[in-house]
Amino acid sequence: APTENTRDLVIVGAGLAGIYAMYRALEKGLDVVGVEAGDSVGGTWYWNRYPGARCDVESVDYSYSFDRQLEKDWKWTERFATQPEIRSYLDHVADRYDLRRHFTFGRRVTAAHFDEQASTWTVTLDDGTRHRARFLMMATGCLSAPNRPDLPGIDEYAGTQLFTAQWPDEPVDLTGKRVGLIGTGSSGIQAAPLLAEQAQSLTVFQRSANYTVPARNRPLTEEEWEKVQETYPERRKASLYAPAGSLSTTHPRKATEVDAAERERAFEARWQEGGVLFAKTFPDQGVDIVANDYAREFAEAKIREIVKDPQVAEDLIPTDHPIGTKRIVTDTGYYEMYNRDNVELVNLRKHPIEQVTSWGIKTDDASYELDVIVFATGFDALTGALTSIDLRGARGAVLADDWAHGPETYLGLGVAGFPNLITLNGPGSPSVLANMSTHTEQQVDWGMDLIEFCRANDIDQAEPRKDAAEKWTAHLGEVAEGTLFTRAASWYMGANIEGKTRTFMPYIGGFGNYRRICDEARDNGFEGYVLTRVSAPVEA
Ligand code: NA7
Repeated sequence: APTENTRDLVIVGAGLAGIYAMYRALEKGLDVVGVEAGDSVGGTWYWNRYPGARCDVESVDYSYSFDRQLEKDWKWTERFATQPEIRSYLDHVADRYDLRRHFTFGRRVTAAHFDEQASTWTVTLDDGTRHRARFLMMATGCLSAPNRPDLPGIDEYAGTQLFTAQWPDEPVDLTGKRVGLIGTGSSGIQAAPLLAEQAQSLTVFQRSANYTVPARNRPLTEEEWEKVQETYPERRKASLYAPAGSLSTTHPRKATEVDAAERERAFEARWQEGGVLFAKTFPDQGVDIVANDYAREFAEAKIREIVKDPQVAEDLIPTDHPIGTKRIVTDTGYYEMYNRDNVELVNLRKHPIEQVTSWGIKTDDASYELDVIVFATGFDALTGALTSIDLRGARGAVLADDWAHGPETYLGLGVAGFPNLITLNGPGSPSVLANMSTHTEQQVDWGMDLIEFCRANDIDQAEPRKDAAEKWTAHLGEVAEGTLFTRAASWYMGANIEGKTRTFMPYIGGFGNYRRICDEARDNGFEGYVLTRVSAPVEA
């Protein structure tokens, strides 16, 4: 039986998920403690402070729905919120519900070991502090372990290195600086136009071109705000089972069923509307290569139209994936930026980086003198934050070893061999394909239901069955095979990290379907789990 100093729960992370998990845990009266590596709350929105960082889900949807009064009191100023505004919002939520004092900030969890006899987790922090608890909730984020490429000679570089995922808190003055940018995913594409405005010159080192559509961000008018307020409850309700966790519509017919003029009209309307939903203009774009090609050709024509130098335009056109099968980027003035005199594009596919020197970067055909190198090189997505912790479960299970050939979870929420562990927004869930705030609330609520169920039924250990986890993981692959997503060497596939096994890690069957599956498992007494009383097993 647990000793006196054993808590009910440890929450790791104080981002969107950790904040809400803490709120719910306290509401349920749990004895809980949280640990956060950053010096404050915010997670993704705490670390990614680079110029131009902005959410690609509309602000009124990318926010908590658990408290109607919070929705009324917090007024979003723009269609898509900036990183500073989301960070202020999360600060506000932490203060409003007095959550901060339950977290230890500035400390990283280095290890978490499960004690089978005592049915408890021992969680070790980087200062040696230990917490013991019955349950462990990992709210460690899906894009939180930054990828720092090991470029030859990087240690020789004498200029400034900046990472979008760990941007300094104080403003960085790039006036008069020759800046190099490596990476053209969301982070690089959002940052580039602002870097170009400030710097003396910007050289973009592009390995793979990505598709990006205009965000068309704008201030929210008073009228829009009032309308949102009137419809908020229905809007939230509809989001609960929506395919991507927030409202979206597609053309009623397939791209392959309408004529060229209708396709053009539909794509143009979405392009003008702005935002990620361009990737869902027609319902068949993600599954039928013919439909996808229509969208791709439309976007490519836009690139050729905007970018004046034809060679630069050609270099900006992706060659390696159907449109939308890597997360489509939304930008403000990215392609237009290439018409500036102080911006240069280097196509690394044609001319790879040979060496970083004390003064800059050498490709196989040219030298670039740089005062600053900005790395926007992505993350060890979905698994990195978990596998970097020494996580040990029952019967000698080590998470990093068990996941060496790809992550295996049950519903993305539990792992066989790891009793009383709840993973939030991780592999096996639709997190990165859905509105993260709706998704977060679903995940936390489900996890809390599991904890409550165990407490109510005197269950000491709740562990997914190995066969249930295998079946779920196989299902992820089967669903993905029915789409075009497996054709892209994306971070969804683990393809951006050298040596990482390629498997399609998220669930791509839609958030609404996912929620139904999770609801059903829960309503059937946490089907798929082995529920154990240390004294006697319980029927599952
Ligand atoms: P991404 O989308 O993973 O982008 C990382 C970029 O960095 C991508 O263009 C990579 O090229 C590039 N990269 C990575 N390593 C290297 C090396 N060694 N050399 C050159 N270029 C490199 O990360 P983001 O932070 O932009 O966005 C992550 C998600 O956050 C995004 O999808 C949204 O959901 C929010 P590659 O494509 O691998 O050739």
